[in-house]
Amino acid sequence: MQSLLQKLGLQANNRGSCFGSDGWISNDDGGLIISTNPTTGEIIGTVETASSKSYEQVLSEASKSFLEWREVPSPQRGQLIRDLGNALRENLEPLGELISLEMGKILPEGVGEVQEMIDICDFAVGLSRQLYGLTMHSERPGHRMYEQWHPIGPVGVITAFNFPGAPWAWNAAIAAVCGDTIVWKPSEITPLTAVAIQNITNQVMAEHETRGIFNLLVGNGPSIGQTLVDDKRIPLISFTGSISTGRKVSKQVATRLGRTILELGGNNAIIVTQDADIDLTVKAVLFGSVGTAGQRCTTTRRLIVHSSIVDKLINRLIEAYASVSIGDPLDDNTLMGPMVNEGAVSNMLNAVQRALDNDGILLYGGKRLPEIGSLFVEPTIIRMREQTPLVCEETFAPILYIMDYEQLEDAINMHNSVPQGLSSAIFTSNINTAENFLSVGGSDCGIANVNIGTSGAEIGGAFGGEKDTGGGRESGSDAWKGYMRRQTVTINWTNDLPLSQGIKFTGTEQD
Ligand code: UN1
Repeated sequence: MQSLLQKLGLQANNRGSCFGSDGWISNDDGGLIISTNPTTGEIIGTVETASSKSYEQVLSEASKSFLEWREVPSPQRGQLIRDLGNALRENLEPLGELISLEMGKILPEGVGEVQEMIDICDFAVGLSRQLYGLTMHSERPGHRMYEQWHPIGPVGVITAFNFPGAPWAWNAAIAAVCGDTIVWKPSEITPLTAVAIQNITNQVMAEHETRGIFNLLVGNGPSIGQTLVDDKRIPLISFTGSISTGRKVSKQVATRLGRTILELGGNNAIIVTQDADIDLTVKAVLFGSVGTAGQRCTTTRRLIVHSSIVDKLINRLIEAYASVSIGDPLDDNTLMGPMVNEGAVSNMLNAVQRALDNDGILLYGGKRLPEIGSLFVEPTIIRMREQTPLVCEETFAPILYIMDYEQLEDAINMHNSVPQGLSSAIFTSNINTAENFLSVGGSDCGIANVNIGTSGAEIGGAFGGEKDTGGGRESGSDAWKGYMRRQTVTINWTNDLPLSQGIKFTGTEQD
């Protein structure tokens, strides 16, 4: 473990606020966060939390750097992100391993997360030459109209424990080519990953003789997160986390008329029709519901299955679940690691109990696995007669609820009858059914897949969801527009002043 930490420039005790290679700030009145390995309960290292003084220092650097960075032509800004992508490539394995160690996802998923960071850097480099604005035909002769996009300012990025790197990268790589600087408040559960990433950005910023573009503030949500959310110097807060916290963040930022990009919870379902390929379905459900120990916001939490195949699918799933090896996420054979902490485990067990108290039938799992470690649980399948209020909640755990349906219309209704709207999928070999699911009356989610599970989205599309998921979009497509301000420009190149809408506004002396 020591050599891994060393490779990533980490020590036993790390500073947690920074704005560049020489900008690690020593803690004075801040506290200490202890990072523990959820697999063993051992301490990996500690990180000093930002104090109010270091907060001010970081914010002032980020604001000052913004004024310079916004003047750099965006293709040149892209060069910094190209080098960040390359630095991440060099650190693919160790950073992936650290994510695994600190968060508990299996190594291929930890490495996959770093790959997702690299992918978004590649995307952002191309984007740096494509921050296009439209031109419009003016209704007035001799006038030209167009829109242009300007950087918006320092952007606050608050991320969650389950993806300690990728959502930062979706925001940071895009915001940086857009000309913004970034102030990152990572989850207090995964501070070492954040410090390691900051070390990588520090190296890249130093090579480009710049600082204050990528900035870090490790601290608790109620102190540092809260201060950031209320800070008028931050025109945009991009928040990933729970619906309840997202609601508060949204309200507070709205009060100061700032902008938010919210990526909140999901309660993602797969509809399985009578003509679905069962082998394909089983593989997708297994990855979607057991992957990352059910702790992705895109995790498959509900299965809505045609009644004619529900028993067959259940048997196949029980077989697949029984073959899942659970244990140390860094072991080659492991498919499922630990839950993140005791709170997550007790939330899961409470939900299982509530489901069983409400007519649910336990088909698989439902218990702790103390012989492996205190945070290990069995992935769980529960058959529900109907979609109860509990099923409509997001429990951030590997619980899969199975319901059945007769008519596709009922399946889609059930699918959409939850407060969240992140990801969705249908398994079918019938094109009409697939198109029905994708039509305006079909899935109401931000992501809709056919014959692919709910999790594991690529970076090229816009990522996010509707309803209680918060409506934000990050990552690919035109999500970059969220990180810039749009300016509509009209130029008159004549000596006349015709008014729009044909208005005549002339004084009496000219009549
Ligand atoms: C998250 O769980 O917050 O689509 C992000 C996925 C990943 C990202 C998940 N690309 O599952």
